[in-house]
Amino acid sequence: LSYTVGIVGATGAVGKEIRQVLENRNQLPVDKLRIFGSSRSAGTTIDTESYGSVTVELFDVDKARECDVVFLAVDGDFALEHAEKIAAGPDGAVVIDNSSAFRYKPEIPLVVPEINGEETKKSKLIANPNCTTAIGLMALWPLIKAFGVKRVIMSTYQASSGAGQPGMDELQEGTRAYLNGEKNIQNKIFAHPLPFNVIPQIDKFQENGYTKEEMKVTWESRKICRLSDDIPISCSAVRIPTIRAHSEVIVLETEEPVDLKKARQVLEDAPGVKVVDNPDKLEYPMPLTATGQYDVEVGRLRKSIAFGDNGLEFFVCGDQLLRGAALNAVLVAEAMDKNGALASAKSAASADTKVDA
Ligand code: 11C
Repeated sequence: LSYTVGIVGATGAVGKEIRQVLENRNQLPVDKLRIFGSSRSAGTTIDTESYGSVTVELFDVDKARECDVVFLAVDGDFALEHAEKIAAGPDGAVVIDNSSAFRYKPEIPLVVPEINGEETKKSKLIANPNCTTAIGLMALWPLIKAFGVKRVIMSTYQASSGAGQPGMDELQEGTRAYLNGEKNIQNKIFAHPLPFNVIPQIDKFQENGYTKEEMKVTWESRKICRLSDDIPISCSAVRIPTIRAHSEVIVLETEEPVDLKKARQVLEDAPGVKVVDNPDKLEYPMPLTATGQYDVEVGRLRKSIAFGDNGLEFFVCGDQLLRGAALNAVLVAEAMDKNGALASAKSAASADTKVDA
């Protein structure tokens, strides 16, 4: 069995990575790759190693529905308008949406395949989590399974790629301008100039004083890990002038007393995690080493002074465009291939987006 795979937004930073991850992993059997774009990119061609030269087609719901699976690497408004129409009915395609448009709808699975991949059987429309959440949970979830959770406190150091290619361009152009002695560094994408700066704001402020990015970590971690709303999960999200790997300090208060050796082993055994933790050799996770890697780096693992025997602190770095977006989305499709959801999606008789009840 092999599939017709569509990518909407394939010329953006995440869309490009989805295409490359599909090719590099070569786990999802792709019969044909179709790329959909706006009138600006339609008609241009993209050369791929595995799927030949692909001509970008002008996006159209009916054309997208001809695919078996469609990756949406577009904004939430676009997803809200089109995702359900692409997935609807027995002829619709499975849709894996990278935006936040459907993440908080109870009936739509929000999936990190290593944690709740089985939920992909429930719906033809799957939401991909926020990058900060996905990266952090790769390390948090195995520790939560081993020791339980009372609370989580996260502080992030997020790369410019979180704002897409325009964010990376603004950082690089601004850095060049700064080094050339320009006094007024332009900022259109970020709230302030990012070069040589840190900005303690990502997305809009909410009524409770947190930003939306920070609340996404709370809402999405609870949904993916099926944690009760009573578990406090608090995040402070900060933009820093790095290119494309997010970093996170995570403090976990556990239910059970923590055995540090066991915690390290749990992380060593966790899929998608690479333990980088040799302080004697100055080895720990860093954006430079995590960039371009599928695995999330975890290190600086120690018992937390704040929570004594029942607490761990650690540092995580993960490629924002890969683990935080494209890789997770492709792993969702691979999970749906393996569990049969992709094969059965087209023949599902239901008129809504559900594959089975
Ligand atoms: C950032 N985490 O670093 C954001 C980007 O919810 O998919 C991803 C936004 C999202 O700016």
